[in-house]
Formats: sequence, structure tokens, C-alpha cells
Amino acid sequence: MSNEAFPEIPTIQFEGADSKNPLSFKHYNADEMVGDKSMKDHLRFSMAYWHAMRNPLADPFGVGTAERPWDDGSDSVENAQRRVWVAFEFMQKLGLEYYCFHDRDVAPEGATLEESNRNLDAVVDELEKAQKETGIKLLWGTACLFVNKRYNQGAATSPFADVFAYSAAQVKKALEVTHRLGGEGYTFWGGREGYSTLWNTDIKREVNHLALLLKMAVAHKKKIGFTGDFYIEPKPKEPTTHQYDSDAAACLNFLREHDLMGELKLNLETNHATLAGHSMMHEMEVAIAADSLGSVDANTGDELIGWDTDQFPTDIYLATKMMLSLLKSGGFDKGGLNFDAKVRRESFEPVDLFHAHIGSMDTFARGLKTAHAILADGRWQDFVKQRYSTWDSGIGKRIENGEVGFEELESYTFSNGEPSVKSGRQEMLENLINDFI
Ligand code: XLS
Ligand code: NI
Ligand code: NI
Repeated sequence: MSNEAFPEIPTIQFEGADSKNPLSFKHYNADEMVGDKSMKDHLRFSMAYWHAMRNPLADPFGVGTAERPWDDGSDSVENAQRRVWVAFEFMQKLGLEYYCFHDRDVAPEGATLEESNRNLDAVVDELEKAQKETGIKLLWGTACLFVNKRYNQGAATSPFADVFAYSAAQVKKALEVTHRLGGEGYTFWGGREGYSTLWNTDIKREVNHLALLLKMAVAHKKKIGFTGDFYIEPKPKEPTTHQYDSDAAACLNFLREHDLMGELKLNLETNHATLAGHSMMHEMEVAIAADSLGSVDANTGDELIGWDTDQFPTDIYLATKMMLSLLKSGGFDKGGLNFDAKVRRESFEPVDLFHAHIGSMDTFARGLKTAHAILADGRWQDFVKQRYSTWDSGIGKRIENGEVGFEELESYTFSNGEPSVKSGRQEMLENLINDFI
């Protein structure tokens, strides 16, 4: 079945920075070593099935524009099964080794849960075959708990107990197929877990229900022997006015409050950080500080448009910052860089899907190489280390060790006098980073 969807597009090759061929990699050279790992093992790129294969490219003002000649436009299982082979041809041609999906992206929802499960199984059969044939793996799976009308007031946080039950049943199945496909992770994005108005909302109850669903999922994970990581994906708003998983710090607080730390890590998305009023590096550093960075949804927003525009990331400075945080933390374990991004409504031809992924893969390859060079140089980390060096001995060490309290610090200060404070050197550091870009 392969070679049918993109007959004119060859396997994308690395041709180097001087190439003028738009269908080539200029910087991403999968097997090139950066430090002790190849580029592909550092970056672990993944295709987001819902965007690459299912997004019709509609916006609030206009219908979908996407031309997808392999798709017959129907909601049939056969169409969904055919699409699997298109997805794998696409990933193979780009050298993408992972993909992510929601249950309802890959298979049509039926009239009953039983029918939906049967549809899903029929498509998962194909996914399993295609994975075996190509070696492409599942980075993470998830359940779509936000498109169907039943979820209009939330899934786990719906005021209606039967909707919670339905969500649990849907997550159970999605987790089982993720396990069957050897998925390395499972993501919980709280699609509509939030509120549109406080006039009708009991926050305490809703948030408790969300924790209950996650606890059931953790129990089921253990029961079926799924060893992948669980992720929670922060997003502050959209579609609801306020989403409970609003940012990395809110998610960590939620996990701690409900005894779920260690059971779930974070899947951070760049555009969601922007919507939360944070930089992506901030979100990554917050997650890393709590030992909870799991995976990344790599995309970008539009600074001038206030919604989740899910654009392909092409900002080299941003990619460099992300790679600095990632490398410093030791890199991905089971996570990866999932392109949770869609081509613009104006970019409606199949080849645009290639341009988009090529550009982002090259962007992160550059970010990776630059971040590696900064770390290898060492001046940046040395500066930060030096900045905190008063904590490594003397009074600083005694404070960190919990050996002293107010009394001792008062008498210490009486004899020590005015502390010596040094410049933060922000501009010097900004220049230092720029020297590598
Ligand atoms: C939407 C989210 C979604 C999750 C998976 O904004 O980013 O795509 O990644 O449910
Ligand atoms: Ni996402
Ligand atoms: Ni998003």
C-alpha cells in the first residue's frame, strides 16, 4: 500500500546547509552524533496524528481547506485503515520514528461504546502491522474526551456522573490499545476539564473527580502491566475559560495534593506556555526542578493572536533554549518532541505537511547543536554555579543543611555586617548565548 499517497515526494535526505532543495534536511542528520547520542535519539521526533492526518484546516470563520486525495471523506473504518498506511508512508519519508494519537483520530466513533471499541480495534490491527513493517513506534496514546457533545461540560469534571463513567470507560480502552501497541507513554490533556462560568461550578468537587479518574488510570496501568510513563499536559484556557491544569506549577500542585507525584510527569506544550503567560523555558525549568519533565508538544503560537494556533516551531532561539533545558536535565527518557502543530489554512496541499515537518526538525537540530556547544563550552553553567557558590560552604552550607535558625543567623549577621552582592550579568550572559547561535 505504501508509495501511493505521496508518489512525487522522495524520502527526505540530509543535504547540508548549502542545499537549495526545499525537500531536504539542512541541519537534521539523524545519525550524526551530538555528544554521546545521535540526533534522532536526543530529539525523538513524533508526528501528531490528529494534526498531520486529520486536521481539515478550518478556522472559526471558514471551512477546512486541506486537500488530502487519499481520504474519501467518509467516516468509515476502511477509510481510517487506509489512512494508517498514508501516515506511515509520511513518517517513513521524513524519518519520523514516533507518532502520537487520540483514540478518535485513528478510528471513527460509533453509535455505542461497544461499536467505538470495535472500530478502534480494527484500526489498531493496522497500526500494529504498520509499526512492525516500518519500525515506527508509538510515543504516546490518549483518549479524546473533548470533541463529542457528551463532554460539553467536561469529562472527568462533568457535573454528570454518567459522563465521568463514560470517560473512565473510554480511557480504559485507550490505555489498553496504547499498551497493545507498545506505547512509551500515555497523555492526559484535560480537554474540557475546567469551567466556562463560576455561577454553575463546584471547583472542589470537579478537581477531586479529576484526581479520582487519574487514580483509577494508575490502578489500571498497574493491573495490565503498562510500563510507559503517564503525562499530564498543562493548558491554561481554551476551550474553557479556565482549565484546571493551567500551567506546570498548577499541575504539580494538583499532583502533590492528590498524592499522584511520581505517577504522572508533565507533557509541556510551547503554545500552552505562551497562553499561560510563561516562556517555554520557564515551564521546562519548573518541571525539571520537580523531576517531572516527561515529554514535549513542540509547536508555537502567534504572539499577535490570542488562541492556540499550534504552528510549526521555526524559532531557532526558542529551540536552543528548550534544548538547553532538556540537555541539562539529562534528556528524554520515554518522552520526545511531538509536533502538535498544524499547517496554516493557506497551506492546504499535501507537500506543505512535508515542508512544515522538515523546517521544525531542522530548527530543533540547530537548537540541539547550539545547546550542546554552549554546555561543552561550560562558561554559562560555570557562571550560574559560581553565582550560588556561597551556599557550598560556610554559613550557606549550614543553612541548606538545616543546622541553623533565626538565633544563629542573627548573631552571624551582627558580626558579618553588610552582605556582599555581585552583579547578575544578564546582558553579558545574553551576549554569551548569542555568540553560539
Ligand atoms: C490541545 C492539546 C492536545 C493534546 C492531546 O490543545 O495540545 O492536542 O496534546 O490531547
Ligand atoms: Ni498538545
Ligand atoms: Ni495545544
